[in-house]
Amino acid sequence: MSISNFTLTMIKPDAVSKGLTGSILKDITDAGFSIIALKLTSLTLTDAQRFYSIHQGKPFYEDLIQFMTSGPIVAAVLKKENAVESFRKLIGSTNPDQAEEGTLRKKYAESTQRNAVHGSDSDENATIEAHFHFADREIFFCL
Ligand code: DGI
Repeated sequence: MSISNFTLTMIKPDAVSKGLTGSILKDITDAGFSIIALKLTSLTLTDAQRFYSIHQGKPFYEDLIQFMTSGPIVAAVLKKENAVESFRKLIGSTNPDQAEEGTLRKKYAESTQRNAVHGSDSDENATIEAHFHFADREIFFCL
């Protein structure tokens, strides 16, 4: 099975509203990722329900949807060898209290819900999520 060389990230409303976008993007590029698509955007209720449909019915689902639609986000496609696994390592555990020192969530997250950064969890989802946010003409694999 081939491993994709890209992943999808969102800088979540907590981090964008605190002005952390620049610092987080710098940490991402310092870690060797190339930004091959980028936008400041937001999720409608329908968008968020679709993006997080796998979590429907879980106790945190409604709060997650409310939070993810509460303000602007930054969406980006990131390129690096073994991008999905490498980026999951960079962002750290879902719960920032359990995240390793130096990870993005350790540095920037407030809580399990307000955890600053999203990263795709599989190559299949990276493809789905990249096309959720970007048209083909907005993703520059040549970079
Ligand atoms: O891939 P992750 O973002 O690390 O985690 P996930 O795909 O399991 O869950 C998606 C998001 O849902 C996560 O970033 C924050 C939220 N979430 C997951 N588990 C919990 C949660 N929120 C709360 N409040 N409590 C949870 O147990």
